[in-house]
Amino acid sequence: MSNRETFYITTPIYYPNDKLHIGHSYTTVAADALARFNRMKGLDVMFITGTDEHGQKIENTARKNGKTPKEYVDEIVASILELWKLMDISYDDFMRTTDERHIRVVQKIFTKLYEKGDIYKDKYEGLYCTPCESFWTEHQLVEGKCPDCGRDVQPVEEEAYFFRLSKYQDDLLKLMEENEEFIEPKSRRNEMINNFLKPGLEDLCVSRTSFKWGIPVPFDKDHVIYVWIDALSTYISVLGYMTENDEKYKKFWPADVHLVGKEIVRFHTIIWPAILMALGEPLPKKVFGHGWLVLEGGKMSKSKGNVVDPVVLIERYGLDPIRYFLLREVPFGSDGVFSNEALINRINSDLANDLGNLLSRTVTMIEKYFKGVLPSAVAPAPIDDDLKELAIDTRRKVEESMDSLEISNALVAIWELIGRANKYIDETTPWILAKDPSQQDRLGTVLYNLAETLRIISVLISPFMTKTPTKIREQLGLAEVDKFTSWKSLDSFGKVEAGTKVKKGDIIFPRLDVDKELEELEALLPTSSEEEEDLVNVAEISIEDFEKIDLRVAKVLSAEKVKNADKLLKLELEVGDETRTVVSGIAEYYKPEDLIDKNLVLVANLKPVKLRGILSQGMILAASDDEDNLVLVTVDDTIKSGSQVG
Ligand code: ME8
Repeated sequence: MSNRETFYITTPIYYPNDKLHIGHSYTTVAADALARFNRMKGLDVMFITGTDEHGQKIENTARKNGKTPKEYVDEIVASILELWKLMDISYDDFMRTTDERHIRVVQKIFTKLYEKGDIYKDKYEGLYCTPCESFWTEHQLVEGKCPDCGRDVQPVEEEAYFFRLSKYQDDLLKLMEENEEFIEPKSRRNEMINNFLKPGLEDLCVSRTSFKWGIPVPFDKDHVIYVWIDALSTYISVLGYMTENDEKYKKFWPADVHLVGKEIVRFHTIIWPAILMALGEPLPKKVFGHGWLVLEGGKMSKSKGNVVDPVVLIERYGLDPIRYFLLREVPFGSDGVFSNEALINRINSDLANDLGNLLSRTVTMIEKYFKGVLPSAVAPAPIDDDLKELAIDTRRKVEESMDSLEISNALVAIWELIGRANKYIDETTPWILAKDPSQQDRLGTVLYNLAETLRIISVLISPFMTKTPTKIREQLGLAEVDKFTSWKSLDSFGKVEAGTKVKKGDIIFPRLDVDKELEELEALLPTSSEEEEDLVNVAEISIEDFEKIDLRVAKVLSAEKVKNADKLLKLELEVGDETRTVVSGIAEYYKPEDLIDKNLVLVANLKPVKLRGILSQGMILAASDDEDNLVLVTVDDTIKSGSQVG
């Protein structure tokens, strides 16, 4: 990506049917980090986001809330704008699909495709999933349900306009097969080719008459335009496509990357390129389908009542720890798990211990040994080279990771440098040098190197964290000027100036008391998606799904309380020839000694998770009621451990 002058990045535009949760913030913070990084590298960046305000779902939600759709979305959009402000999202433009400037362009696009013959009128008979706003044919359903969300679909029959998606099937296949970079990560590309393109594309129904809350088809006012055509067009309407004012379109299109969640890759890599092909416009260079931030029991969703509110977290911990956590915890393309424990651990280990300590140790020593004035580096030693080289080389690693959208790896590289600098303190032992008058120059050099490394770190973290870089430089006594803050300033080691007066300030990341935080957070936020699920919302599963669950009889060999966790017991279980460790939240109901030799039922193939540092390999079954009773499911001891249940 190094030879370009512009960088155009988009997030999806969000449905304003409810307040956004931490999962939505992930997409936007990730795009923001990429936008900031590319700006720092000197590219002319266009970063857009917005809201996807039309469609039946919004119309229904508004009605339920006793509002008109516009009144309803206006309120939610205001909360979204506030959230992005709180999260320091540096978007260059924000497009609402209800904006006049967008509506006009969508109508022009629709008309152009109609005039070209790529949109035609016909009768629609099929199945519709209201929550996904998607039409399906019988053979696309999975066990009779929507293949995207698994919910019921309704039969519909009406006159509608269709987009000739099938016409672009071969071109789309060619695009995906020849251009390996078009969809990333690669696994998503294979999914698109094998699950959608190879079985064959059908023409897409692109208008509705059964509801009104949408952009009218300009030449047939009974119809509104299908919400995905409306939504996807944002990426070009925001640049002034098909208007007199289309300089931005000429400058920034095609997009360098559409950053989208994995469930909407299909819309972005099949429907969107086909529309662009039909319009005769260039295709985006890349669609990146990132993973989700999930709770330990599954995806966050409002209907399960288990969404994590980013505002609560930011008010409690500040913005940067939350931005850092989101970007660090979701690895390249895969899902990341949100848990209160994971968040607190990241804050304590990576931020308080590693980065916070490095700064406070360095500034404290400069104050203590040099009256707060940064000494010069007049006595280098070979041991310094490793740190200096890494400080310079980390920029390259960050650039490589960011250019390939491996955001969490970029942070891993920066934290390697932070770790190296902390190790350098232990290796050079400044407190011993301080006792020896002949070592004053050497001591000064060590502290100079640490201060400069911290300056470099402050620049390297700037795309990811928006408040901490300045806080670090304030303590180092550095002004906010290019020679200290720019990406270019990473080109050599030694930019901080001897004689600068450092200023020890507040601890930048105070250490958290894990137990206290966990207790308080548990009251504020859900920690698992299982908690609030009620029976009515539990989806039916097939026998094949059930057979995937490996239930086994497990005999308790030993049980003990988990230190500092009132609710947890650690169990050692005999499962046939195997011994398993399982951490279970049953301490309030069972004494450890009463469990010995009980035959329990274990979900043996549950993905292991770490709970309070202990790897829990499965889950034991228990029944509970809403009067707070809990009883473990047990099996007669005539059945051997390891036997299958089911
Ligand atoms: O899909 N973790 O809007 P949306 C990570 N309007 N990402 C998540 C997430 C989670 N737990 N939950 C949601 C739409 N997202 C359409 C887009 S674009 C032309 C139209 C991500 O509000 C999700 O994957 O349902 C998607 O990328 C984005 O939030 C918007 O979701």
